[in-house]
Amino acid sequence: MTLFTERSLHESVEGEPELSPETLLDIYRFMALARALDERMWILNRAGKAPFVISCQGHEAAQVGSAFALTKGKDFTLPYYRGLASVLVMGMTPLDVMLAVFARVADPSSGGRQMPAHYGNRKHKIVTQSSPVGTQIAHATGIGLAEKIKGGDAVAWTSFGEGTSSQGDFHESLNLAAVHKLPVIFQCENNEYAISVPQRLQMAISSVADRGSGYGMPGIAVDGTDVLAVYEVTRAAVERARRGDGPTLIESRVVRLTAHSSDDNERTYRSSTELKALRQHDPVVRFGAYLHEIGVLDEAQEKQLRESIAAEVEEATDQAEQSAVPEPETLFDHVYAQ
Ligand SMILES: Cc1ncc(C[n+]2csc(CCOP(=O)(O)OP(=O)(O)O)c2C)c(N)n1
Ligand SMILES: [Mg+2]
Repeated sequence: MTLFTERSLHESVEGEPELSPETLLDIYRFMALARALDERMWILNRAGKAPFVISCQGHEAAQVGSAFALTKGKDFTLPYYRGLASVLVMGMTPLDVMLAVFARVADPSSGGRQMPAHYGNRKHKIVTQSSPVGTQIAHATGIGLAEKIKGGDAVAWTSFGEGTSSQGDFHESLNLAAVHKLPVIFQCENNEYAISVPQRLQMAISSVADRGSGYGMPGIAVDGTDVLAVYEVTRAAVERARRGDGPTLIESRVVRLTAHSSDDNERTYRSSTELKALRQHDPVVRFGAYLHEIGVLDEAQEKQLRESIAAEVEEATDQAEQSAVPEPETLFDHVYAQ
């Protein structure tokens, strides 16, 4: 099932708040920055400088739209490995990201010890995930429970793929969060593949959102290539969570514009026709076209934005590459009790 809407982005959905031109441009800047950083990582990988890449390309609207509905410094973000755009909005810098790509000692996620794309940053309340998919979903429910016990009104937002929604962690976490009305937002970024396995071979239902009702929470499917639609449904979920009414499951229907990872050859399971068709749903192109259409962005501004992003990516790459690698004698730090 695809859920890509034909809705022009400016046809307002019910209750959609007016966003200022500055905010719209900020949203676009984060989407374009995530894309540019991601593209640079692939180049570094193919040049033999970065060990591994797993992309957010095609997921930018789902991630930026939802992150803009959260409050930086207050809410908890528990992203999955495709969450580059999510973590940039929530406070990580291109340099933070590149330090992990090059496994440098200053990498805030793990000091250069974990694979890239395991985003974590205590300062920004970004909680790292483990490599087994779905562990972060249980952590989000746990943080939601702690927040409820403490009487705070922060929310825990977590993301994962549709393949992961068949893991036990997903079901246990949604159940507990619904029973105790915890302030958690579960964002499934459904790109219709778990590596090479298509959705029809992963589950016997067409929409992950349907799983919400089995646990007693709203399950909302949204066009995840429509940044404003994702912003709106997440904003409603945040309000619901802060009111104490409990969790929401959001299924953002996205496209995976790249292979699963830099170690995957998608041509063995996706036809060139399919790959070409996906490009019509590129969320960055879509939002850029909308901003031009409503007069918020013109050619000159677009050029300036692209140049400043290119410079930012360049600087982050150079700085990270030149920064120190971990000392060999620290190899066993944090592995065994000292
Ligand atoms: C528990 C577990 N099983 C298998 C894997 C290997 N694996 C890594 S990513 C992935 C696909 C996950 O697909 P999905 O949840 O749809 O996320 P997507 O990569 O499509 O965004 C698999 C099977 C893993 N990391 N952890
Ligand atoms: Mg998937």
